[in-house]
Amino acid sequence: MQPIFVGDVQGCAEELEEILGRARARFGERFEALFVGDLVNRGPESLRALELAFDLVEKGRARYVLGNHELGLLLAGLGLRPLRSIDTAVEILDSPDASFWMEWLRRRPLVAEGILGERPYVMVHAAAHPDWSLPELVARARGVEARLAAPSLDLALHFLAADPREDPERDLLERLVHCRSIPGAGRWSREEPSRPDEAWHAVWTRRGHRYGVVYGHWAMQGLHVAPGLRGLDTGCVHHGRGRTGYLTAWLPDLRRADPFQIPDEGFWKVQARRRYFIEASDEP
Ligand SMILES: [Mn+2]
Repeated sequence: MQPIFVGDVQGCAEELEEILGRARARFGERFEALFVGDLVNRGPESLRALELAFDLVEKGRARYVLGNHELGLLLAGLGLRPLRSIDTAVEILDSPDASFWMEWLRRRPLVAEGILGERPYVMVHAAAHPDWSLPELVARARGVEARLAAPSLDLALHFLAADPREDPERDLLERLVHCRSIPGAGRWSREEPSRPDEAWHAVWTRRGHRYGVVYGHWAMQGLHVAPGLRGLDTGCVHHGRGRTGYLTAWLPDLRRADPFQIPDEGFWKVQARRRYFIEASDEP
């Protein structure tokens, strides 16, 4: 099975179809798609992107971790946060199957672990915690997932409504899908780092972990290829916002003992079909 990691789709279903078409042409059914989260929102076809992933996940041929835009959709669907006009994923909440999608989404994982060659790895939307081993990261994320996937929607709502400053698992949920920088010991931030050495992955790299991390979420950074790290958000949905946007897939070379080594040419880049970025100047 060839793993194919797919960066932030954000409703760019045509570009996702092209990636999946190339995968089928090259590997038939012998590939596994791995979505780093943010399948939905801001782009033109969130529901179609979600359905494409759903079909593969339900056949056991894909894995999908939640991103901040899935979290935002859950918060909006539960009435905990308003959507803005640029939040095109509202089409999912407006669909006849809205409650089905809410239930399916809140049962998705926040991290997915595996092994590539001889290297264990984790896939997470935004960032790994630099101070945690892979088993600790996975165990703590499973605790958060269990609360999100609680037996009743009321319990999940209670969890999502909690204050991250008072509930460490609620804070970890935010961190896994939003973190970009570590501005000091014991802190994390969703903002771009003010110095390069405060990027979450710079701190993570200094800790000397043996596992790899595949992530998304950071379109302004673009494709990030470094030892142990593959950042795949290349801003497909931001096409026209001062740069060319792509949907990127990473096909690790399984003939290598460490597919996370560099250099690495194993990427498919599909350019955005058109400008998707909507000016938000009318937003409050
Ligand atoms: Mn994101």
